[in-house]
Amino acid sequence: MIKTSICELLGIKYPILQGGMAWVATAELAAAVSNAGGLGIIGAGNAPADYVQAEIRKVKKLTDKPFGVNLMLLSPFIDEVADIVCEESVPVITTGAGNPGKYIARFKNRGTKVIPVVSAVALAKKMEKEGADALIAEGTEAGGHIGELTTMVLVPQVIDAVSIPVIAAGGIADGRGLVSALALGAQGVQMGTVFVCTTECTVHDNYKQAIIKAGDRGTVVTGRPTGHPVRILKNKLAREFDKLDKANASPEEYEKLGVGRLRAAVVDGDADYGSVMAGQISGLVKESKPVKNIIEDLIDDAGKVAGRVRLICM
Ligand code: TUI
Repeated sequence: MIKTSICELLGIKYPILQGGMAWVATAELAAAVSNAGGLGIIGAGNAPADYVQAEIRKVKKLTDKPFGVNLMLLSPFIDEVADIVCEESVPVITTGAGNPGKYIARFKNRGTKVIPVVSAVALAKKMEKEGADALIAEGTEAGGHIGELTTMVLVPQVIDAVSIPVIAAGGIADGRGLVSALALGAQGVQMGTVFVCTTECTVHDNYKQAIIKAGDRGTVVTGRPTGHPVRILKNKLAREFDKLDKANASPEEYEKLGVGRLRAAVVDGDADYGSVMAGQISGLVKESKPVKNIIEDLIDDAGKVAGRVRLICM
């Protein structure tokens, strides 16, 4: 049994959160993760408030367990979405791609647990001061919008800087990853890429197959010069982004190339010119399985790994 303070804080069986991936983390995936004992999270991404509200209502029908919503702070609809998650009394809110400071008090007044994603120590300290219940420290191995530091160096530095629980994210997909995160002092893990390759995840099968086919060097970071670096699988779109880097292109040219590309990958299955966001751990993901199998195998494996570590350390 692997139980940590995060299980108590969030009312979940296992200290496993599913990343709130834009377009990818739908009510179906979130409910499957929550029903399997983790915390399923709906990704609000750039979606308008009525879409997010419909997803929240769907997840409430599919599970009676706690769930979360991830707010992508760069969304043009962020204020309306923040209103909706308050109205719907969502149990847990995670945030990404910015500083959620101005929303924290309002969420907490509704009894919602607030867990910002941070990629550096400075924001971690600020979030603790502003009332965050826990933090997700996400390393640059992760898919999508990323910071600079690796999980291995970020997590212990964030842990030493704050007193609230820290969840590790970026580069984790199995029992070894979970035990390693716990060894660094984390109280749990958040995983994204491995949950894309699940029966319950509604992304186009081409998206799942592209992750399954990817090797250890299968991802690349695009858009660095824009200040919003995004990790995607290497494909024709990634090569076009590389051309923009080499041509010192303007932010508008990056915007033009990127617009609608995540939807193209997720909905249309365009694995060539779509933005197939995925983490560096893609090389470890070899098949698509039901969420329940992933979580149970992972917990089982983590127990064995912890046993091995104990033997070595005696
Ligand atoms: O948010 C994510 N991952 C994402 S969001 C996303 S949608 C998007 N698409 C294109 C461009 C931008 C976003 C796809 N993947 N992960 C959590 C995360 N948050 N990673 C890094 C950060 C972060 C970065 C800077 C959090 C805070 C921050 O600080 C800003 C500040 O004001 O201090």
